[in-house]
Amino acid sequence: MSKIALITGITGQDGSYLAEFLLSKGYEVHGLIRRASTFNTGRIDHIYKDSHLPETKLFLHYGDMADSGQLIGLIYDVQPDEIYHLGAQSHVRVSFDMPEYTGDITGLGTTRVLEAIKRSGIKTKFYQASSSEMFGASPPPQNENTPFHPRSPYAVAKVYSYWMTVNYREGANLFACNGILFNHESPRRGETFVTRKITRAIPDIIAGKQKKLFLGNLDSKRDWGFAPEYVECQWLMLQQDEPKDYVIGTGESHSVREFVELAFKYAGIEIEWRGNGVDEKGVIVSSSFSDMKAGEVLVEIDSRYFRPTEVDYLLADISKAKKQLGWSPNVTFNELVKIMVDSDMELAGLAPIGEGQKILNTKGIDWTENKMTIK
Ligand code: NDP
Ligand code: GDR
Repeated sequence: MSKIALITGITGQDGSYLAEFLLSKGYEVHGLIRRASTFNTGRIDHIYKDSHLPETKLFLHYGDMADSGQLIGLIYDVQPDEIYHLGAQSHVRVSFDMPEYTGDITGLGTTRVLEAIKRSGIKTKFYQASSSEMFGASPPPQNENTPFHPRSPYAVAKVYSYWMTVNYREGANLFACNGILFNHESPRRGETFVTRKITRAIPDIIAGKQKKLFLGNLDSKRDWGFAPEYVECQWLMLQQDEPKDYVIGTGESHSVREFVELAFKYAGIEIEWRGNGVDEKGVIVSSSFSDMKAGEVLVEIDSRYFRPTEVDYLLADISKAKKQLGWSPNVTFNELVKIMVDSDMELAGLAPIGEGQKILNTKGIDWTENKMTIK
């Protein structure tokens, strides 16, 4: 019989890749989706089939992280073997504008799922989507023993969820794990996270639809990995003999500034930085487009994107995951940038440079149509 998984946040970046990964492993997958007046299932439409068809293995259920009664009923009805709790208000900058909501959904939402498991009496394994943001101001490299020093309402809510997960593991004897994942990106990354904002802007600038890209802090450093590879770790954690917490990342860190330079360069535009602070600008040095001249300003700073408290430097020490899960990443920072730029060029109707797809082919990474493969 197929194993049954329940994913909260199935419509998000990770949820969509995880659903594909689990379907490719023969799981029956159930996902929690929010009722919205517009479609929010764009990332999973290609794997959704009419639930009346006998071959259907993906089922969607309305719900919300704010609604504990519905969660108890859903877990009781679905009787999942594994629950992947990814649903959250996941934007760090937005969490400063909506701290209470973020605490409710990203923090208390986790308690609601854990308590629903306990009350339903179902024997299931639980994965909590913890975050490198919990380390905040703690110096790099960060691993499972690094103290938390959260720097945003989002990170504080994630620390609360982390400890709730540990508490239900210790107090209620649940098989509950924290995956402490560092930033991971992909062509499906939400458009307001910095990597996707950059890779979406480039084709629009080339096509003349957008004049400039406005960004915040260029100097923060992140350990950026490739999302489809990371969902495998989420699954691996629940396949171990004992529930534990793991740090997942690449062990390489780069600044936002480097991401911008590399992404533009790959698209054929060399930029350099002039000025300081909020007056700093990214200026064209050379370009392969006749209408884009040297000296033209493409990147400017908008202080609206600054955070009241920033996380300066994240760098994962993944020794434990390497040793115990046998996992290490395949896609490098340079490759990630190329994959994302190519994908957004294609989405904008421009010809991609072409290295991105080659990288995926060479590395045997495919996440199309229920056949998620990572060699
Ligand atoms: P996304 O923002 O892409 O997806 C978040 C998901 O949560 C969406 O499906 C969203 O639904 C859902 N959601 C939001 N609010 C609610 C709510 N009130 N009730 C039910 N569902 C809700 O995040 P990612 O896929 O990038 O990340 C997945 C998880 O991993 C998140 O918890 C995130 O905080 C965490 N994380 C992410 C990292 C990353 O680099 N991507 C790193 C570390 C942790 P909708 O589509 O309707 O908005
Ligand atoms: P982060 O991702 O906060 O690390 O959280 P994000 O891409 O939003 O920011 C990364 C860094 O870029 C700087 N930055 C900007 N950020 C955004 N969004 N927009 C801008 O214009 C901009 N300019 C500069 C930020 O200040 C920051 O330093 C992500 C989320 O997926 C979390 O849910 C997850 O837990 C962590 O990664 C790990």
